[in-house]
Amino acid sequence: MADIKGFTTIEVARLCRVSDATVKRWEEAGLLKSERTSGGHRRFRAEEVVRFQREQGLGLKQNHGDESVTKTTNRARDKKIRSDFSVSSFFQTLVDGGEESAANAFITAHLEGRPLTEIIDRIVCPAMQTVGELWYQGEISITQEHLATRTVISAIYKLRNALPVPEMKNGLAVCCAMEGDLHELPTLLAQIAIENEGVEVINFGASTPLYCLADEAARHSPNFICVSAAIINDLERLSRDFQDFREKTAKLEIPILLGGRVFEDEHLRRRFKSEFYARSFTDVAEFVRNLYKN
Ligand code: B12
Repeated sequence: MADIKGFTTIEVARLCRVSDATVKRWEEAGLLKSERTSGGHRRFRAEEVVRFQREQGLGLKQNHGDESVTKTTNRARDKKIRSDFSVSSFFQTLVDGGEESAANAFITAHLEGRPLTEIIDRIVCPAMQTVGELWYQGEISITQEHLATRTVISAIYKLRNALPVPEMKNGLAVCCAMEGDLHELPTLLAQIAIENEGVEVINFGASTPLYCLADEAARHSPNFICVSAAIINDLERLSRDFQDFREKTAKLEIPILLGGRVFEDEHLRRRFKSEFYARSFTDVAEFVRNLYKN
């Protein structure tokens, strides 16, 4: 039987800022559940550590967005993230289907007080970029790429379950990927980043035709619509469809937030005009906060 991939006693002690002996006492008192490896060592599942920390009010360091953090702290944190998550080993975890290890890595980052969007922008995206580059160079197979995507999606759901449930006080958003775009991860990440700001989200997922999206906008009256595009197949048709879509949403006074690697191209940003372009998921969170500030 494979050993459990939970935290060791020392790791839990570090995350909770207490001694190893305290962690053992909590475990012996039945407050914090552990499992044993075949060698008899304690292992604590990430979800259990999050539950315990929350119940005991052990106060996670929470940074909401980057604006409250100085540039120096950011640089120090970047350096730490780079060393903790050497992209080579983390991307390998995904390619190997290490769902629990990946979830543990995300949850650890959360327990260390890193904002959700930082975990997405600095851990998830670079790892998937490496997967994409290696696939492009023929160094990993399409099946490995698929497994990496499934793994990261499952781990992201586990992270989402570990996050404090936000108070949904900020209305509704709709998100999806453009028609013909089969990449489902960017919209899932956008959904989670938006929900984390207290906005309910209806996520229509990959390849959503824009005329259907306009109907949904009229039906649900969301506060904004987030459309992502990793790839555009038929530029002429899609830009015409987008123009129609934008006229309809403008009448409904619903702002559009666009994101995705397609819009890194300035020429395409000019063809797909929107109220806001997000270059990162940190940008998405900032957009949401600004929207509700007014
Ligand atoms: C997994 C994957 C797939 C899977 C998707 C499975 C699934 N269920 O989702 C499958 C196998 C379907 C696939 C298919 C294809 N893929 Co693909 N795929 C990827 C991969 C490895 C990860 C995609 C991902 O989820 N990334 C996570 C996102 C969030 O990161 P990102 O794309 O780097 O985005 C950055 C920004 O643009 C921004 N961002 C991105 N999206 C959003 C959205 C919002 C709202 C915001 C705010 C920001 C934002 O944040 C990131 C940080 O900078 C990427 C590699 C990569 N670099 O990402 C290639 C990649 C996107 N695919 C690529 C290609 C070429 C294809 C195919 C054409 C391959 C083929 N010949 O069939 C098809 C197209 C299918 C289609 N019609 O959509 C290219 C795109 C190149 C381009 N745009 O010019 C990439 C970059 C790989 C590469 N290096 O060449 N793919």
